[in-house]
Amino acid sequence: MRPLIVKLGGSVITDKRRRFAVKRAVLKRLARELAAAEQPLVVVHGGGSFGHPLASEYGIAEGYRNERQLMGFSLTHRAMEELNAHVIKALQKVGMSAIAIQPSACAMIDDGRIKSMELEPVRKLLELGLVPVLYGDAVADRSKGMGILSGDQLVAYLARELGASRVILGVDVDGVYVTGSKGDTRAKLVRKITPSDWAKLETSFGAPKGKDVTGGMANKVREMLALAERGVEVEVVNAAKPGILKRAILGERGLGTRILAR
Ligand code: IP8
Repeated sequence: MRPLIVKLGGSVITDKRRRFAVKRAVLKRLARELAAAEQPLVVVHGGGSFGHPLASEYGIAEGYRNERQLMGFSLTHRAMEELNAHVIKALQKVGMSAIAIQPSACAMIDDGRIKSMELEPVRKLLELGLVPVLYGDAVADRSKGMGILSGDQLVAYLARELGASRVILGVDVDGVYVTGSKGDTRAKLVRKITPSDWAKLETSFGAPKGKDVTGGMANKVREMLALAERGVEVEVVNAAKPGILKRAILGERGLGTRILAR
């Protein structure tokens, strides 16, 4: 059976205003919602207040330039491992056999993009019935020395390589918002995005908020459009609202923003 890939956004499971702050109650609820999945499941989570502030402070995404970044790389990865441990424990508590997969140990990027990744263990563990849990991470970069692999790029890559049936991105808003045309600054929720309307919509995105080193919502949509073009259905839903992620997992469509080939 083709797997379902679910991303838990960093802003959903952590408090972005405080470093290393997990939203425990939210994570507990999301674990229960994930447990409703009736097909093989891969979970990916973002960095939130664990990964982004450190990655930004040490300029990890810009590549290796000075020795100080080595400690930054080490700290960023360690922070992500800590957040990952919280996610794994929450999933185990609801009876899910979650297994952490460390991206920095099996993925190689080049100028920020995944070039290779050892996925044989992930495939086998999925087949056995385990739930692999991956995360955005500090990883080795062939040309730049080091970089940040976003959870979104990871989701797109895994979906392609594992032949996912569907991707659900859980964020802390109702979907993808754009600002209106000329002077109309009100944000509008877009229900569906296809490659052909993206050129027009792309200009309506502001810069990512806060310390996000991986490009925010516009980058998310870009990664997902490439996936949609390959025939994988994607939906961005509000995982901060109780029950929405579960309904999406159980097959409901149209709860947020759908990203489709056409
Ligand atoms: O939050 C980035 O992952 P994302 C992870 O999915 C780090 O963009 C280490 C900043």
